[in-house]
Amino acid sequence: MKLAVTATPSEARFAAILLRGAIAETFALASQYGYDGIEVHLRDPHDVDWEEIVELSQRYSLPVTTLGTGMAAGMDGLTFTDANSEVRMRAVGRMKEHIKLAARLGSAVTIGVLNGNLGNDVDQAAQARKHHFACLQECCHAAADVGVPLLLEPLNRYECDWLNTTEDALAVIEQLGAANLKYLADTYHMTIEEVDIAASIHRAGDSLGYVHLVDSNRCGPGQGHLAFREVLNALIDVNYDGFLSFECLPRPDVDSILKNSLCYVKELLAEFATRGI
Ligand code: LER
Ligand code: MN
Repeated sequence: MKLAVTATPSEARFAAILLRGAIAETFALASQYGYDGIEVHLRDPHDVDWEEIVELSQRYSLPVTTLGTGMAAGMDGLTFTDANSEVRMRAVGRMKEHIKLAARLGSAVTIGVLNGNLGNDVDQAAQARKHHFACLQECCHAAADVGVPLLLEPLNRYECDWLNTTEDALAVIEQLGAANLKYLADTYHMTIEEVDIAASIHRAGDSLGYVHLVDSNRCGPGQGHLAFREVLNALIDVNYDGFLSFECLPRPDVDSILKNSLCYVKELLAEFATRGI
C-alpha cells in the first residue's frame, strides 16, 4: 500500500486538507516528506493550470490519486440531491470537468459532500434519492467513457443525512452497477458509523477503491484511539493495494502529522511486511 497526502491550492473551508498554497509548493512538500501520491482538492478544475499539474506530477514522480470535489458543495452549494434541477445540472457539469482533468492526470474523482442531503420530508427524500441516482449515473457514464474511476464516500451523520455507512455506499454501488464506481472508506467517518471497521472493510472487498486514513478524532494516524493495526490487517486481508491518503486536521501542526503520522503508518506496514503478512 502506498501513502498519499491531501492538498489544495483553493481557499478551502474544509479543514482536513493538510497541504495548502501554490500547487507547486504542495507537490514539493509531499515529495520532501516521502509520500507516494497526492490527493488534490479543487473547488473548480478551471481554477488551476492542468498542464502545470501534469508537469509537477511527472517531475516529482507523484501521481495525483484522486480529485476531491467537496468544495463544489461547500462553497458553491452544488449537490446531486438538490430539489432545483438547475443546481443538479451544474453539479453534474462541475463533476464532468473534474472527470476531464482526472482523465488527463490518470486520477480518480471523489464524490462525498457532493452527494448532498435528503431532508426530513419523506416524499421529498424519495425524490432526492432519484435525483441522486440520475446524477451519479450520468457521471459514471461520462467517467467510464474516459477510463476514470469514481469514488463514492459515505460521510458521518453530522455531515450527511443518508449516505453514512459502508453498507449505504455498497447499496448505491450495487444498484448503479457501474464497474468504475468504487467505495471510498474514510476511517474517521467509519469510527462514528460502523459497528466493526475491520468487518466493514471485509464486507466491501473488491468494491473498495480508496482509503482516507485518519484517526478517531480526525487527527493524523496514531493521534487518536483508532486501532490501526486492525484496519491495516483488514486491508491486507482484502488485498487492497491502493493508496492510504492522509486527510486529517493539522493538529498539533501540519509538520508533525506529515512526519510523525507518516512514520507511524510506515512502521506498522513494515512490521506487517517483516511478519510476512
Ligand atoms: C468530508 O468529511 C470528507 O471526508 C471528504 O473526504 C469529502 O470530500
Ligand atoms: Mn474523507
